[in-house]
Amino acid sequence: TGLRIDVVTIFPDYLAPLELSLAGKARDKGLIDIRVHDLRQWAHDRHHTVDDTPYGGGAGMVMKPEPWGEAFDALLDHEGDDRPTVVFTTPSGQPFTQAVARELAGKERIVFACGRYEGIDQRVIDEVATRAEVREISLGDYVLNGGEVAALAITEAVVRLVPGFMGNASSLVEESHEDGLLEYPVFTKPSSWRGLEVPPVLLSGDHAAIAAWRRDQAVRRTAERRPDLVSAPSLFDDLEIRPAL
Ligand code: 6GU
Repeated sequence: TGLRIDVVTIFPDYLAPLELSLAGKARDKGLIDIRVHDLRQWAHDRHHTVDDTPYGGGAGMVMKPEPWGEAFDALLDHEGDDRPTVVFTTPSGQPFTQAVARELAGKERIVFACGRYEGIDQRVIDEVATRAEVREISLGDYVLNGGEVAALAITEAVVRLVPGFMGNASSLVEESHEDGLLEYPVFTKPSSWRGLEVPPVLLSGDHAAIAAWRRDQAVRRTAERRPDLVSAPSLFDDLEIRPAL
């Protein structure tokens, strides 16, 4: 058991907090080991060049293959049973979801390759695929300057799913997106605040009524905010809530 994560980036300071706070809790327990690497250590010219102009022309710069090749040579010399997983963070990738986070949480070795500029020379992805499981993952349909924030977000979502990292496993299952529904609204004391009342059912002590109310709220909220989740086939197919909408 235990998860080893390496992140390769030209902005290691951006991800330094990962090595400290996030790793701190889990690292002490030996559950997770996170290391951040500067890609430029594998660029050997005077200016540690990592990019160049695109063949065929066009705007922007492309990340050169050689530094990436050396980075993977250094980081993929694994001692483990299963092949390491290499995650390329790119807006052209598969959308990141809780299901993808669950998959990644089951791995023992993940290397994040953070792309910058217009992307990484395609031959890097093709070559790594011969010695690792390659995933190209996007954080969502919007443009960031680079994959660093994506690697940070994915790591946080994955690490908290590693068994033993969080105290209470049942609190994970009840969360937003684990059951395909958004979360119901929550309330705490005082029961009356600035003329606004907590829904009386939550003060009733009737646990069945409370569960039914929460379920209804979650379904309404999901239908309103995320019609894409409601109409996704198979998710709601086994449930009897679709007619209620
Ligand atoms: Cl992974 N990278 C960049 N550069 N932009 C993104 C992204 C990734 N995901 C969404 N936008």
